[in-house]
Amino acid sequence: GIENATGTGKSLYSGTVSLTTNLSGSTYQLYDTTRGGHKTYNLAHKTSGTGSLFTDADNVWGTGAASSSSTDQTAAVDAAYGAQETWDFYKSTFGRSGIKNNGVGAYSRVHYGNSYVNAFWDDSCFCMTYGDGSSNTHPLTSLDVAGHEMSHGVTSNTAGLNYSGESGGLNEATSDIFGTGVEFFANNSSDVGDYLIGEKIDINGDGTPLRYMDKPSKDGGSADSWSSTVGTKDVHYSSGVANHFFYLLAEGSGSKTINGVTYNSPTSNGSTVTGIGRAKALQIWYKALTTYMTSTTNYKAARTATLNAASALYGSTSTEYKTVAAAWSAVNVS
Ligand code: ASN
Ligand code: ZN
Ligand code: CA
Repeated sequence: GIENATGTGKSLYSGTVSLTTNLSGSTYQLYDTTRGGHKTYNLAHKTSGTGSLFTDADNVWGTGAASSSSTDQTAAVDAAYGAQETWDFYKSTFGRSGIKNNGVGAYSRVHYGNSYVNAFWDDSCFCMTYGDGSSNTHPLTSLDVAGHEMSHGVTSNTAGLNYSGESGGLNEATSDIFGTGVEFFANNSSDVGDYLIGEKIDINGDGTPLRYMDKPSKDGGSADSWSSTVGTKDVHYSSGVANHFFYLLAEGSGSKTINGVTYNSPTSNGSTVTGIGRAKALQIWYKALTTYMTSTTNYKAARTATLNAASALYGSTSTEYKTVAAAWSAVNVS
């Protein structure tokens, strides 16, 4: 049957969280009927199929510790929490009801394969899948990663940015921008909002994040600014131009400390950019993505799309419009 319940999740990355679950008979299910029917499944180290729905007798899920056990609930807690917060972020920030804006939820699968160090969105299953990371004890289920993966579904169902060349970089950046938006939105004291991607999952084995939005080149591969060859890079590196644009638009250039993390964002043209705040920057990116970008949008066209969005939202003589122009110029997109 369907009976909403409030479970307690002991997550790996986000502390103890509240999860909306379903009570079916005397068994709780990791099934959220209040958010489009999102379900969390256990692949138990397989790499195909849907897996089995997580169930529990007392509605207290996970242990808060990493485990390679195929029955482990902790990775499922993080994935379910990520899907829940991402759903709420899109609803409350943009009035968007799920990935397709039709009220229908996706589903998530955890414990994919063995020591699989990645997570991914798949349009064909309309689902997100998470590997367990190295030694099966570093699942790629942190909040920003979950928000990143689910946002690939949103991009697929809106602009449809092709996943190669400059449009691919814009596709990747969109996932980093909204994944970061989710992290700030959740306001979780164990996983505070930042402009770093994957800072919790220790993918490099030395505690460093996967990506940096204030200065993308800190990862050793990403582009801080546009050049004519940026589209030949892997999409996770060409995304740097738009991630850097977004950071500058929201927070401005130079040094700034947010939630205890100090950023130092350069500009390619020596200019100073004063940020308009994350909330307005998110609205501009979302409107550009959902109204003005197409599958073939490149960096030059993204500049036009975000200027159109800023004009529609705040007016063509607004500070917001002028800052969009200045932030693109600061990453060498004119
Ligand atoms: N985790 C990666 C991503 O979402 C998977 C991929 O390369 N598409 O970008
Ligand atoms: Zn991605
Ligand atoms: Ca982050």
